[in-house]
Amino acid sequence: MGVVNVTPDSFSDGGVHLDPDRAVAAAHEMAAAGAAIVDVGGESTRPGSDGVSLDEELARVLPVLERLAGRVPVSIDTAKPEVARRAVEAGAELVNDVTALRGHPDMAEVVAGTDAYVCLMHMQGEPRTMQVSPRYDDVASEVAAFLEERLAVAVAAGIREERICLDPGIGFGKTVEQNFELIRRLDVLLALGRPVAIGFSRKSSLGRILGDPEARTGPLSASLAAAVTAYERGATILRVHDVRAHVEALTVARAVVGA
Ligand code: 9MG
Repeated sequence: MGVVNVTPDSFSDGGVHLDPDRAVAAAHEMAAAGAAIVDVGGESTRPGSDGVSLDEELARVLPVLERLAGRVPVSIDTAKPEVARRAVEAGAELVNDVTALRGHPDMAEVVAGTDAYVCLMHMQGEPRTMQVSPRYDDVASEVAAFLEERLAVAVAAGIREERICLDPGIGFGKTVEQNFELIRRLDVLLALGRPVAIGFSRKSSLGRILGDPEARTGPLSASLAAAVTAYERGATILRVHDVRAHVEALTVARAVVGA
């Protein structure tokens, strides 16, 4: 899954794809480099970020989605039901909701009505404050319990289980060590029986484990290592910025694993 943030302020590609022409070109490049789907978002979820209005988010993503329709498979990164609905109408196949359907009371029903796929992600707190002091007794079990509950909510709302994937939300209310523990113990999440998505690409924990305690991003080399180890432990959707390098690394990992 390639990442195209149509935002001025995302942690790693903020501002780069705010112009729709550049966003569309980036999505085409990612698809040509081997991305199975491109995740288009109009609201930054980086630590410390504030939300954007519905109108602003629609104005950012719709022109991009309309131009990609029928050409590049896309997902919509949103917590707003109206954005999800309009995005699916414009061709999006998956709704990537970092609030796991908790951001708005209508989201589950809207997604159920579209028959789109949905990614349910764990987050402790909310983007503005989530990194202040994340706390868990057992991060893997608590994240799994949360995702199990959200899976049940989604299915009860009419979203077909086979349309749902789960994501532990790397960097969303977790310390550096908790992020790595979630990859190490991915089996706990896989036990829920749904595909697991991981988004470690360029995240600050990668720069911090390499020795910079103030890092806000991580380098490509570290992103690749995180993606490959997550893949080896069973993750099947990797949300990444540098598609070509990840496709190459994962192709080699798959050859080694023998899958
Ligand atoms: C939108 N977004 C930012 N990081 C993410 C991650 O790790 N997973 C998912 N599903 N979405 C993310």
